Amino acid sequence: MNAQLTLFSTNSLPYISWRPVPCSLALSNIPAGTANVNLLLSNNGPAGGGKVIFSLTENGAYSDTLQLTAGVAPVSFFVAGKYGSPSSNDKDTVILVADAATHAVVGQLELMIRVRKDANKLSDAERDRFVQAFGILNSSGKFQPFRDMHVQTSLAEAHGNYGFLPWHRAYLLDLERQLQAIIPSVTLPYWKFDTPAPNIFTLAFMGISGNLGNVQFTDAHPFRTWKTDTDVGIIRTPKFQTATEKASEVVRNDSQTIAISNQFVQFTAMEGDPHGSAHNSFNGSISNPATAPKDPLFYLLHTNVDRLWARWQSQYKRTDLASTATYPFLGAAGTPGSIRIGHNLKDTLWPWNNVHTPPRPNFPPPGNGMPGSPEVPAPGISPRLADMIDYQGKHDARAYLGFDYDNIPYEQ
Ligand SMILES: [Cu+2]
Repeated sequence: MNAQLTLFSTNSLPYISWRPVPCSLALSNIPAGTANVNLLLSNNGPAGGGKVIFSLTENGAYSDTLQLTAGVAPVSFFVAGKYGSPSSNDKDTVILVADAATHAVVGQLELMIRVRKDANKLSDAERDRFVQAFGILNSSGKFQPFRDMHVQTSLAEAHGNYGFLPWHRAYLLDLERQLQAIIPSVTLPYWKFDTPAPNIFTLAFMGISGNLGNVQFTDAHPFRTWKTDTDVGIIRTPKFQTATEKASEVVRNDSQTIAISNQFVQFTAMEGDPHGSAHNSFNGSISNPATAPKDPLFYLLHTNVDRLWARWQSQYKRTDLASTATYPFLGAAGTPGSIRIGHNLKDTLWPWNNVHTPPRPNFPPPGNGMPGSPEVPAPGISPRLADMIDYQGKHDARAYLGFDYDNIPYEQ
């Protein structure tokens, strides 16, 4: 007797996060005369690996094991990463299927609970995979569009306005998917800038600044030859002791940021502090919005900004697309009560929409739209701002963007 487990519609190694996803199980080679078989599903991965939880229904109670009765017809149930037990490596999470009566193993599925993690707490292997994928992306020329879309002439699409957080969520998702196309187990790590980060500002990771601001790396580090325009190298001088101090200009810590307000309009004050303050805790390209993406540290900083928004959304349940507490401009540009195009819920986001007629930036949009994901259908090649809100798919499973944070659970 054999059990075949299928997550999503693909046969490739599955990646999941905290959000439950459907799984189906089909039995084959059932002994003659047997109608139904009682099965027990459990975790059987290596010590320290990721873990899953199961439920027969999406919104039911989840537990570490699942009893299931299966026959020749496939049965469906739900699987989610167990909060607090993410993976560190491919295939370090194993679902075991056993015959409940005989305990004979009839099938298994290897997967990864892939979530965005605190960069300061990554294993050496996680850190090295991230910098390697990022280095390959840059040297292949595919990072250049990220540099080109975040320049002076496009700032109004993404800054100083309500769409700041959603636009940057799309920007990060695009980058993360391109990194995952190189090394699928990679996620974007975040720099929690309200605490010291002795393991981020190292020669092996984001580098140590020399006397002239030139960031130094280990000999084999992919960022040694980092280049996003004609300048080779990264210029960055921290105004604080990176190993022992938080980012010097950051005033609001994590909980103070969440406590700004339970309304999105007021919460956008976080674009100034802590977001702008984190940028301004350095001299160098990262302190100027038009040049900040020249420094790969930008993406760790912005992943933390996105995490703060996600934590805020979780705290106040702000994923309902019909509520102005979630996002204040619910319509499309040009309709009553709307603001500049690109900052309303129903507007498409530049440059993924491939539009370059004013008031959109008056130059050809870089890139080729939003890359797809082998795991989830959202958000499509030309996302709307609305597609960036419900990233866990709480209101609509099809909205799930395929990422999660290590310290933000999925809660209905
Ligand atoms: Cu920006």
